[in-house]
Formats: sequence, C-alpha cells, structure tokens
Amino acid sequence: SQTFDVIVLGLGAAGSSALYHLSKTGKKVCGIDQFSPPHTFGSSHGQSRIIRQAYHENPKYVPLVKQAYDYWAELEKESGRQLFKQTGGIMLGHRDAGVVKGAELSAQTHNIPYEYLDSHTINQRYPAFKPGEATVGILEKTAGILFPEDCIEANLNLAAKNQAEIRLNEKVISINPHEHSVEIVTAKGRYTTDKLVVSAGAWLTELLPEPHLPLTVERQVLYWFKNSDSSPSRPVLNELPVYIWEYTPGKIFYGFPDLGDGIKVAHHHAGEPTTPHTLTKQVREDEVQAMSEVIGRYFNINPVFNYATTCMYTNTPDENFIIDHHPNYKHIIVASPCSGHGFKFASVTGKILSDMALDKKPEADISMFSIHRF
Ligand code: PYC
Repeated sequence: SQTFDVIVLGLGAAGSSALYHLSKTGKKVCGIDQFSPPHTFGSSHGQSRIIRQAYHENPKYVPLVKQAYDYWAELEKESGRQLFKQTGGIMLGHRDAGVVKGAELSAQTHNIPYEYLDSHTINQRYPAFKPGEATVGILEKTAGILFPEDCIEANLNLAAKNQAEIRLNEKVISINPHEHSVEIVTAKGRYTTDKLVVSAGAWLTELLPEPHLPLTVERQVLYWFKNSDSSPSRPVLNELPVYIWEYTPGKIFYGFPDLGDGIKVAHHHAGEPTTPHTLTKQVREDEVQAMSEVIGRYFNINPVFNYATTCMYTNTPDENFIIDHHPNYKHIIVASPCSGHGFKFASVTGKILSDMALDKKPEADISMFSIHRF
C-alpha cells in the first residue's frame, strides 16, 4: 500500500481547500474523491455562493469569515483566476426578522459598515425588488459572490502543481483506524496515512458510522428565472446585490443577480430529507410553480423559468459546523457538515484542517464546532 502523511477524503469545498493548504507544507499528501470535482452530485455546484460579513446567524462567525476573505484573495492571486465578485449584499425582512436583527447585531458587534434601508429606499435603489411596507434591509458593501466550481478547480490545480497526489473517480470502501495510522481501502487500491481528514459532506456518516453523528441531509433546489418583460423600463437584474430575504418569520429565500442565465434563487432549508443515494435530481413542475409564485410576489418581473438543479445540505442540529478530531481516533479529523452556510468559509476551513492534520493549533477559535457538543 502507498503511504502518506495526510490523506483528504472528499475534495469539495472544504476538502479541496485542505488539500491545497497541505500541499504547500512539503508533506506527502493525497486527496481522494469518488467523483471528479467540481461535480454536480454534492453541495458545491451551481455557479455561485454568497459571501458576507454581517453574519445574521451569529456574530461569532465574523472573525472567521474575515479570515476566509483573506484566504480567498490569496487563492485568487496564486491561481490567477477571479473567484470572487463584490456585489454588496442585502438582508431583507420585517424589521424584527431574525435575518435583519442578526445581520445588524453582527455588523454592530464587529464594526462592519452597513446601511439600514426602509422599504421605499430599497425599492428606489433596486426597482427589481418588491418589498412590503414593513420590510427593511441591511445592506453590506463587502458581500458578494464566490464562483464555487472555479474555487474548487483552483484549489485542486494548485495542489497538483505542489505535488499533491489526487485520486479521482475512486470510491472508498473502508476506513480502518489503527493506533498510529489509518488504512484506507478504495475500489482501486489501499493506502496508509498518518492523518486522515474526512470532508465528505453528505457521505460523511456512511464513511464514518462511528461516532453516530446526528446529521440530516436535505434536498435543495436552485432555480434560474429570466424576466419576460423586455420593455426599456424593466428593472436591472445584473447589478443587484446578493440577497437573503426572510419573507415570513423563519422562512428564507436567497439569490443572486443575473450572471447570464437569469437570477438564481433558492429556499434556504425547508428541503425534503434525502440521502446521497436517494436524492431526486429531477425538479418537479409544482416546485417550479411554487418558486415562480415567490418570485412574482417579491420581484417586479414576469418570471420565466430557465432551469433548475438540486444540491444537498448536510445539517447539524444547531446548524453550526463540525470541525474536530474524531472522538475515538485523534488522527482522524472530521469536517464539512456545514448546514447550508459553509462554502464561503472553505478557504479558511481548509487552512484549519491543514493545521490540525499537522498538529498545529489553528489561528481561528473553532470551539463552537466541537464534535462533543451533541
Ligand atoms: O450562507 O450565505 C449563505 C447562504 C445563503 C443561502 C444559503 N447559504
């Protein structure tokens, strides 16, 4: 069997980044994936992901996302590719909505410049949006779009250039922990590694049945809609900020400006429970119809469905990530159930995983991602 210092299983958002960071350390590292990332079977496809600082979920994420911005910029520089587009971002909802209050709390706690817009101002600035009277928006200039497939490709290309081994289309059959090493058996070979990073997203629990992590996988549909209105007065869609809209308490849709295929929109959570093996990729007519009604209600456009795709969220009970050592095997590091809000952090998550695999203390405080909290 081949031996490595570190093997990374799963080369999506977090895993490809971990491999990139590890490849810069001079260690003998290998990344394995059952498919050929970037691909459309997991949680890291669909052209765009939001990155933002006024983090409505919890102000504790702000220092981490600030580090993520720096590592994305470093990856852009090293790869010579555009991975980020700053568009600004607006969190919309009733003035008492969790998304609005939470974004404002994070902005105030961490001195992130923001504007508080009333319904009238939102509509004046962004005629495409149709906010109700009581809707307000927290507008943050630093937010924008990451291009997920390009980010993953950039990580993997640089890792390969730095001599990381990359094994694609290679399914893992078993992970066998020993006292000071781990054996990985795949459909194509057998490997031994000192340290193992498992960043397998929705496949995590089948790869590591122990410990019994309380994860659930959710099917999410991403939709692209165009505007059938071609009049000169139609609202501009390609210069919108990214948006997260709590349109009913606890119910959120989010979206992106038109990058060429129409606006991309999706519900945040509220997807059907699924597994990677039973995921229905087909999007139903009633799903398109329901999303079309949401768009008709909150946008000043005549929505015409362009296309849709599905992806998966892997959720923890409290929707905070897991980034920790396996409780029984300290040389196995577990990451990536990121509950639908992890992509933006992947550049720093990869650095944290790389540090942990090399027994270095990560710069970031990751105590809230402990595996022991369940
Ligand atoms: O993390 O910004 C985010 C996000 C928006 C929708 C899904 N995730």
